[in-house]
Order: sequence, then structure tokens, then C-alpha cells
Amino acid sequence: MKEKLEQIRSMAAEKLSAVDSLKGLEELRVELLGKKGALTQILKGMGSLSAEERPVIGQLANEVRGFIEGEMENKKNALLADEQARKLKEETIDVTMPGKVRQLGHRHPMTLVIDNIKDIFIGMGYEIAEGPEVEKAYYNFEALNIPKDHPARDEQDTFYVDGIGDFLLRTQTSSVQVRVMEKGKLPIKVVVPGRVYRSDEVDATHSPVFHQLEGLVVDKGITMGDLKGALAVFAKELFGENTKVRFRPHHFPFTEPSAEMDASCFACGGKGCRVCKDSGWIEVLGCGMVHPKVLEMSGIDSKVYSGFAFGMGLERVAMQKFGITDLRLLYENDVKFLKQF
Ligand code: 2U9
Repeated sequence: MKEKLEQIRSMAAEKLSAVDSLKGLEELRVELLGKKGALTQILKGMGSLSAEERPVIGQLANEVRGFIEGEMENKKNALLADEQARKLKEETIDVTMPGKVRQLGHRHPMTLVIDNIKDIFIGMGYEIAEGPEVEKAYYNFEALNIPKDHPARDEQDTFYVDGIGDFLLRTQTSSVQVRVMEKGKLPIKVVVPGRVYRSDEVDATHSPVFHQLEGLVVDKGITMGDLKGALAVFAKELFGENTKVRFRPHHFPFTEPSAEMDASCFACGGKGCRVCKDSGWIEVLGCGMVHPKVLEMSGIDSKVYSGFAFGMGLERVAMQKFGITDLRLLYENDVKFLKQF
């Protein structure tokens, strides 16, 4: 029995050194120390030993068990350490590897221009107003002093919506300012960006769908001086601190007097270049003092209140700012073109 125990000890040492996994170690534990294990079998046979032999064998059996348990614990710790070292090596991040480049999109050039102009006016204390693109003819024309059969309707021919009464696709965002005035809350200081529609053929400078931004200021004592001051500040913000402006007389049915505003060319500073077609000036917007009839039609007393208004085509501003020579590029969604902005 003594030899057998020694055999078990050396067999255990041999097998333990060959174990290379926690699973294998557990299997070996069952094989050696389990209920049907080699050591247990020996202990079961102790009953047949003499009274002298029993304590000697018992002590040896305990020693062998202690040896096996101790070695198993050592092996377990070594295997766990190996496993951790392997994981650390396997999961090491090479911080010198090049990262994955995710392609980020960006805003469309039209959105850039619209956001830029909105921000300028927000900075000057204006609120943003919006309204419907399918609009009542009254808000688009009559309320702006463009009655039926007025020649201005020819220039702003549009798409009429059949079947739901007197509706059309708005030709200007001015209908929104009329709606703001009708609400009756004074003073008014708004800008209205939005899509407008006209029955135009597509070419390098025309599109049946384009964007406008219009502004309206109504308060007691508003003068042409307020208009010029506000729009001169706007031009500096848009084109640069050194920008100068000039006003040329014009005519619009909804403003009186009316003007067009030019800004000194941001590309050449006014000397004349390709951008300003050698004139030194860039046409930016139309403007004027709101016609008293327009105020009255929306319920504002034109003897107490006055106002100024302005409007600009945003595609034109984008084309000028970015040097785009064909408006169609803004709608073709060619990634090679859009990537430049
Ligand atoms: C109200 C009263 C007055 C808005 C104005 C212009 C001048 C103007 C054009 C520029 C190029 C439109 O995109 S474009 O074709 N607009 O020149 N717009 S004053 O005047 C208003 C608007 C609303 C109630």
C-alpha cells in the first residue's frame, strides 16, 4: 500500500506537469481525488490493515493528498497567470496603427449661405419667420399691392394649384411678412428665408425653384436712414469689414420709395475684376420703405407706423460668394462639386 501511495504521488507529479489547461486540471483532480479517484480507493482499503500499519499509511495518505492538493493549487495559479499574460498580449492595442477614417458629410453650399445670413440677422436682433409654400393668391399678390391684371404678375408667373380655390406656389416669401403683420403684434423685426417658385426656364442663372430671404421692420418712426444703416451692416458682415454699399433707385409695387443695393466687390475691393464684371460693384438685394397701402391692408395704421423691407435671391449670393458660374450645379448633387465647400 505504501508503494501504491508513492506510485500515486509520482504519477500525480508526472500528470500535473503535462496538464496545460484548467479543464485538464479539473479532470485530473477528479481522477486523483474524486469519489472514484485513485487515492480514495486506497483509503477505502485501509480497513484491512493491521492496527500498527493503519496510522503509518494514514499519515502517508494524508501527505500524498496534501502534496497533490498543493501542486494542483500551484498549477492552477500558473495556468491562470499564463491565461492572463496571453490575453494581455492578444488584446494589446497598437496605438501607432493608422485609425479608420470615417467620411464626414457637411452642409450644402446653399445651406451654408442661408445659415450664414440667418445668423447675421439674428445677431442684429431679427426673428426668423416661416410660412406655407402653397399660398393663397391674396397673400402672394393682392396684399402686396399687386392686384389682378397688374403687369408685375407677368414677371412673377407661377404654378397655380387647381381644385382647392385660389392657391398658388408662392413667388416670393413676402406672403409670410403679410401673415406676420396681420397678427397685429408690433413692432416687427423679422427675416423670412424660404423656397419660392416661378414659371421660368432652367438656365445658368434661372430656376423655377429658388431661395429667397426677405426682411421686414415695422415700428414708429422707421426711416430710409434705418434701412440704409441696417443693410450696410449686413453687407459688411456678409462680405467683409471694408465693404461699401450704394443704393440705386428702383421700383417695386410693395415699397415706395424703392432701391437696389450694390456692395463693393469683395474679390477686388472695387477696382474691377471677373467677379464684379469689371464694375467694382455686386448687386445684392432690393429694398424700400413699405408702401402705406401694404401696411393698411394688413391692419397697420400707416400714419403711426412705418417700415422698411428688403429681399434677396440666395442662389445669387451663393454663386457670388463661392464663385459658382452655373446655378444648376447647386441642384445636381454632384459629390465632386459639393466636396469643395
Ligand atoms: C412686405 C412688404 C415689402 C420685400 C422686398 C425686394 C425688395 C426685392 C427681390 C430680390 C431678388 C426678389 O429674389 S428676388 O427676385 N426682392 O427686390 N423684396 S423689397 O418687400 C416687402 C415684403 C413684404 C409686407
